[in-house]
Amino acid sequence: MQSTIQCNYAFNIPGIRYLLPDNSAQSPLPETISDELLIRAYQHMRLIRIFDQKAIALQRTGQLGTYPSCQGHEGVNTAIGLAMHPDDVFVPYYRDQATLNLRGVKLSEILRYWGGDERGSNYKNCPQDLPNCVPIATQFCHAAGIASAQKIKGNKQATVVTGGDGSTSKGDFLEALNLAGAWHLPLVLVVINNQWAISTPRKAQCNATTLAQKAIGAGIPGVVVDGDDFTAVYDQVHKALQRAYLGKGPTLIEAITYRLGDHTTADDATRYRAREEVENAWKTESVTRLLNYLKIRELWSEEREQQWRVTCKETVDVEVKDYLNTPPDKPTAMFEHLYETLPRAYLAQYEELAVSTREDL
Ligand SMILES: Cc1ncc(C[n+]2csc(CCOP(=O)(O)OP(=O)(O)O)c2C)c(N)n1
Repeated sequence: MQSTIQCNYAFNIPGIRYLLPDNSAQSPLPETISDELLIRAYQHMRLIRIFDQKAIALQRTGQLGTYPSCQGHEGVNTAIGLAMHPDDVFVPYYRDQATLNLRGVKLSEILRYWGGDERGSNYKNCPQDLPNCVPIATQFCHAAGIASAQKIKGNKQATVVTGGDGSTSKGDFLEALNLAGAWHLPLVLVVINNQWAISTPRKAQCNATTLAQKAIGAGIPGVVVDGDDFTAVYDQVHKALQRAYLGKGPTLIEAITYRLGDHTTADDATRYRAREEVENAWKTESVTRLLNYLKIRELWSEEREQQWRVTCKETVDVEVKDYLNTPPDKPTAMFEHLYETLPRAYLAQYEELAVSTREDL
């Protein structure tokens, strides 16, 4: 005879936002958000916006390789960078310029990376963080491995890993998420849902209402935040990190934002995106939203804004000069950072290249 099993599958994914698109705020802001933090965040977001525009210009003039713009991601990535402790480990993907810079990666190092120079991945100030990850979703497995080591060592550190909405469809993401839940790893997974995976829209990517609900299957908390609201992302990453430090395990955060630019400088997004959709996204994006809020609160003025933009431009110019004036690395450098001991096949290629370019072995 057939019997029934009573199961309660209901779940709730909270959606969090404080700074509203109309420039007002749902008060009060979370306790973790001070006025100083808001100003620092805004200054950094503006710096990265100006840096990003310069990087695109460098690519267009043949001075940089293919570059993935981070316009639209400034709020999420600044929040992650400011919420993390220096001893934590950051495992980025390729659109995380704002976080990398807050972790101590110089803007010139970021340019070196996209200019094809391996020294751009050899961070001087935060050697524990991982280099950019271009293969989609493999970084989640690396991050789960690092978080496992942190847990075994019991040293109260955590790992933060990022990826796009497209990455959540990959096995690597789901495997890492599952492992993080099963082993209670000190891991914060941030999915930066910018609505497009190159030309694939979010709706065609996954039939679930939210991407954060994938956390339910892994038995961990999942939350959606407005990724254009710095305060919401900061507060949730901060909370997730506190959970991780206390041994309470991982958290999945889905930050909903919009990729304002092309996928990379090799893409033309006008071929697959409606102009109106992009124009609407510009009306609510994170940098202007925070700027407007600061002005309403009289924490920032038009005069400070003009001065800050000049400072940003000067900072970026110095970093660009540093990048452009860097003498090229030797050709064999591409073999030097990946393996402690080169596998035999690579060793042969390395020797051949060294001989043909007359380098000393
Ligand atoms: C394993 C792998 N497959 C395919 C690609 C080609 N590829 C580069 S970016 C991209 C889309 C990624 O979209 P998403 O994860 O949403 O990140 P976004 O670029 O939108 O920030 C794809 C498929 C790749 N880099 N790696």
